[in-house]
Order: sequence, then C-alpha cells, then structure tokens
Amino acid sequence: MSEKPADYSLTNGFESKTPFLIGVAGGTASGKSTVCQKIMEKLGQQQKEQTDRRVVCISQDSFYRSLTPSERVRAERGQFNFDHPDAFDDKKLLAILKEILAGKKVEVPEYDYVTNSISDRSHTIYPADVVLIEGILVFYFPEVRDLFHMKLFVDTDSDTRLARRVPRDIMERGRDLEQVLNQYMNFVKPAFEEFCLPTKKFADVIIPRGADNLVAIDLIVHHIWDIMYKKRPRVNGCNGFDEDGR
Ligand code: UZR
Ligand code: MG
Repeated sequence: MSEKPADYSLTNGFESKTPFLIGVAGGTASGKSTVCQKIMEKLGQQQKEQTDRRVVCISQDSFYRSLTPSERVRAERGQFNFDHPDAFDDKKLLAILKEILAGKKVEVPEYDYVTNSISDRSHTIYPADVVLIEGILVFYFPEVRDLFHMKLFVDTDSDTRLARRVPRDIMERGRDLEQVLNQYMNFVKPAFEEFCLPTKKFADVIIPRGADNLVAIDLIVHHIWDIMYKKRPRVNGCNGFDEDGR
C-alpha cells in the first residue's frame, strides 16, 4: 500500500463516495491490460452493465495528446516517440482522475492506434468502487501518481514483451515488421529504460511474469474484494457475492 493513501480510508465504509484507485504500470506488452481484465473477471464484473459495474478499467492511451500536423507526419513514418512522457496529456489525465475521485461520471475518449489519434468515440465511466488505470507511464507524473491508493507494476522480461509486441502491432495496429522493430529500437526500448522502469520503485506490489502470475492476481483480487465488501451494504445478510467472495 502507498504510504500516503490520498483521502481513502477503509474505515470510511459505505458512506465514502471515493473510489479505490489502482494504478497499473509496466513496459509495453507486459500484460497490463490482461492483468486488469483478470482482476475484473475474477471479481465477476465483466458481464455486468456499465452502470452496474463496481470495478472499471481505464487506459492511459486514452490520454495521448493530439498531434500537430508535422508530428502527425512523423507518426505516420514511425518517427514520433509515443513512449515519451511528452506524448501524453497528463493534465487531462489528472483532471479526469480527480473527477473520478470526487464520485463523478466522466467521458473517456477511445484511442485509435491505426490513425495514431483519439477517435471521436468515447465511453462513459460511471462512479465505481474500484477504478484501475493502466499504462506505461501512469507512475511517471508525480501528481497523478500521488492519487493512487494502490500501485501495481507488471514486471515481464523484455524479450517476452518484444515477442508479444511484434505480432500485436502487425495484426492489431496495422504496422509492418521493419517499422515495428525500428520503432522498438529507436523509441520504445530507450524510453522504457529512461522513463518507465525507474517508476517501478513507486509500486506497492510488483507482479513478476505479468498475467501468468495467478497467485499475485488472486491476492490483489482478495484485497479489492475486501474493500468492496466493506463498502457494500448488507441486504438480509447477503453481500451479493458467493461464499468465497468471488
Ligand atoms: P501498451 N503506441 C502506438 O504504437 N501508436 C500510437 O499511436 C500510440 C501508442 C504504442 C506506444 C507504446 N508506442 O509503446 C504502446 N509506440 O503503444 C503502449 N511506438 O501501449 O502499454 O499497450 O503496450
Ligand atoms: Mg495495453
């Protein structure tokens, strides 16, 4: 747990409107999104309607800033550094997280990796008990970092990450092999070492092997469940979960 857990307290129970904010950082293709998905699945939230969800997940990719026309040209040639902190609109991320912490409903834009820009679609994030924010640099910006009640770092070997990143970029993000490898060597790897890896020290929990580490995910889920359970009113002695809390 963070030493300064913002204004969240387990003792403020059900009356609290403050969601429990969890930051999930780690290198590219480390399994951040999968770890978040597994956390949500294990909590049995995935099937629920948006408005019903007590655990939601937001990606830092939604907070890439819009590019200037010349940056756009560089991006199309694979010469723009999307792994540098300057590529993000950290003020917008901070403002949205503050609204979430205030219990407000927010609109989060969707990012399109094919056009390298925010699309005109967005999704509504309704007030929740637990909000996960995943991204390569979620612990980089001090003001953002200080908002998290719990910080997880997904620690997966670089070769494993590269082996996952190559097919993902080709199949899902419309790139070719040469472009992917150039971008990795010129931007992704150096920026990981300079900006992402040093933020591991801020983590409360480091998850080795990423999403394969079911024991770590289980421990985290139990902790989250504990928070949800404590905040949930008991109706006729039923807390809405199975006996084992899943
Ligand atoms: P994850 N990224 C793109 O490939 N294109 C974009 O338009 C915006 C971002 C990549 C970015 C980073 N790097 O490494 C990765 N590049 O998305 C982060 N190049 O996403 O954490 O899911 O790997
Ligand atoms: Mg991702």
